[in-house]
Amino acid sequence: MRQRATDVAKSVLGRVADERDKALAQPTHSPRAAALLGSALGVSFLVCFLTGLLSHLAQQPPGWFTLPARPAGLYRVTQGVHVATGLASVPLLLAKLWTVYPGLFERPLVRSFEHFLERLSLFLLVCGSLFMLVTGVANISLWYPWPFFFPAAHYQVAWITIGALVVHIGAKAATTASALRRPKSVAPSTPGALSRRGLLVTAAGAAGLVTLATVGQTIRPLRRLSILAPRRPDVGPQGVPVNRAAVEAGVIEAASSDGYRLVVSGDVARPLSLTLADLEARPQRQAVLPIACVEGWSATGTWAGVPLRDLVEAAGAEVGNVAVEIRSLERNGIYARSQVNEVQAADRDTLLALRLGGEALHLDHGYPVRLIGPNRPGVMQTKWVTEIVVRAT
Ligand SMILES: Nc1nc2c(c(=O)[nH]1)N[C@H]1C(S)=C(S)[C@@H](COP(=O)(O)O)O[C@H]1N2
Ligand SMILES: [Mo]
Repeated sequence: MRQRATDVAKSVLGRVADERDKALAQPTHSPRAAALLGSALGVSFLVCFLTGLLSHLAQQPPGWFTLPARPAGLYRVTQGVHVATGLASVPLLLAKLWTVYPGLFERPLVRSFEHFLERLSLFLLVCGSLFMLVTGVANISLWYPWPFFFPAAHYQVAWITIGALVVHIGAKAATTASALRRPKSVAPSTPGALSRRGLLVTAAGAAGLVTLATVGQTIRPLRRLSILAPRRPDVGPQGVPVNRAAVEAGVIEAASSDGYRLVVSGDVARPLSLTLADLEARPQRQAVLPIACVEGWSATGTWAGVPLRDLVEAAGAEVGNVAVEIRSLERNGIYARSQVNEVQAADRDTLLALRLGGEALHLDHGYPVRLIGPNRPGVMQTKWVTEIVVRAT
């Protein structure tokens, strides 16, 4: 009985090994296909990582980092590129995994300590990459089927993934270089099977199509092609999309009330408490600025309102030496507050906006007053602002 079981196991393992060897002989599983797809993925992952890092720094700035106010559209570009490279990586990663999967059945599992480290980093790289792409795509679809906080998890796993990628690139540098150098044709593919070129063209084509079908969420002229993007940049009240409507934020009553005040407090000589009419009576400034959501969509608006710096000065604080916390009428949302650093607080275009496109703000865009400033992530463009807390720096 035991003998029979062993025989069966041996024959199954033998069959797996045969299939693996056959698969590895196919050009679609060749080192060259893996090297080409790997190089494309390496570039897209690196760009995605760096732009993601910038987004994290903007939202959770450590002491040494000051988010600049200019160029005003910088975050729109970097975050658009972040989401676009992430999305294009999906078909590339699937193709790459398909190319290398026979190698995952390599035996023995572990040959040496170095080999063990290489396998471990590969395991982390595969799991990390899948985690990053799946959570990223779910996030831009506003779908959170998990118990953890997306930005924190997405950020931490990014470091694990990029660390594993660096180890992987180190381990595969020689193989990749020689695979890229070798004359193009190796074994001919089985008739009827997918050729290497077929595989690469399919992967590149899929990446291109995914990009074309989604970048319209941030590149306006392409908006009609944006059939896979969750947002179009021109659909919403006043021609601008909405993230979190007034109803969801539970602010309708407070925002529409005559009792509304904008308070300027903190390290100031003269705290202010202003009605909407007070704000309307002050000198207004107009600025054309994008809302650039971390989810990758963005839309330009023509905003008008009172520069934040004018209110800081009116309260008797010194612009350039103060940072500011903006507080919303919204009670509990994670974006009910945002920070404005010294540089952004000093910029003339950082506005407490009262108007969008020449009309009073729609309730869903933050009526009566919202913050809008140059080069800020959308999550920091706080709506329904009711308090400005000034802090000397
Ligand atoms: N108070 C408050 N402000 C907020 C948010 C929020 O949830 N609450 N969402 C932010 C996000 S994520 C974005 S992208 C922008 C969107 O602004 P819009 O809805 O006017 O387009 O508002 C920001 N301001
Ligand atoms: Mo956002």
